Amino acid sequence: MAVKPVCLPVGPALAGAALTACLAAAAGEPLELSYASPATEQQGSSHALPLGNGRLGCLVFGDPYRERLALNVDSLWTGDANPSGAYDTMGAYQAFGDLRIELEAPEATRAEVVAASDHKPFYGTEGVPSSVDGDLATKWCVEPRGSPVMWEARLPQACAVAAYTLTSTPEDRPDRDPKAWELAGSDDGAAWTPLDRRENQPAFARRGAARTFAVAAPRAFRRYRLTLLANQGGSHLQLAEIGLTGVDLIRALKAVAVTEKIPCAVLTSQELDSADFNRLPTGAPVLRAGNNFADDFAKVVTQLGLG
Ligand SMILES: [Ca+2]
Repeated sequence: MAVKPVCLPVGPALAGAALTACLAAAAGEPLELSYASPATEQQGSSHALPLGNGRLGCLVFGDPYRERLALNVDSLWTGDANPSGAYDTMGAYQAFGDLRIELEAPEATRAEVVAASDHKPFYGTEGVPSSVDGDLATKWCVEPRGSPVMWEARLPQACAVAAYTLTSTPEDRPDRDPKAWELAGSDDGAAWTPLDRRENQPAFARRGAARTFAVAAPRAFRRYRLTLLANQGGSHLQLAEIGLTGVDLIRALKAVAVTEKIPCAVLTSQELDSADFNRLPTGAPVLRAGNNFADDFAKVVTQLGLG
């Protein structure tokens, strides 16, 4: 189940339109954007919130406990002046880098899914989070190299799981499907109770298909580990999704009071008496680029209680 933003997803191309829509809807109210979940790594360019002053900018992903700020600055540019308009010979802005801020999330609200064995995906987008994002187009893909591949879900509270589901990738590589595996549960991550084991399983009958396997004797555990013991002969092992029945991992991974309310201001190069601002709510914070910026910024910080 996809988690939808409460307000409008704001991407670079949509920022103007979305901001206008939010402002119109919020006339008379404080300027705030509200979301039910942060932008994912894959959604960054279209869902993260763009902030900037014309020279220094960033994308804010909106997870208050694992925040990512993708920074850029206008002085980072490859290539030289080239007015040809030919994209293959022009320069381009370069990413400045990411600032990641890790804060401790409330224990009671957070789930975690990790690769419990030392298997790294070749591509960053094919890590274990792709196995629980509800998107069949993304996959968890690693090279077993002769050792068991472990997927582990750590839940905020113990939960009995009556079944689990494995979903194959749409990609036509059945040789990468799992062939043998075991599901186990644990309360402390040290002692594990076997819950289900499958041997000599065939490849999925079709691509993008889900297979559900029952757990004979469900018991409440805080941790579930799926150990993939063998695949269908390929050099890689991959799954599009892994699910535990009764556990909404997609939401639980983001089950924080995420991005509750984000104070926001209007950044503009225009003067305040411009007709473009007629629809702004009274008292809306405004940052004007240029000589006014420092004073406006200080005023907005005070106004929004950020100082
Ligand atoms: Ca996926």
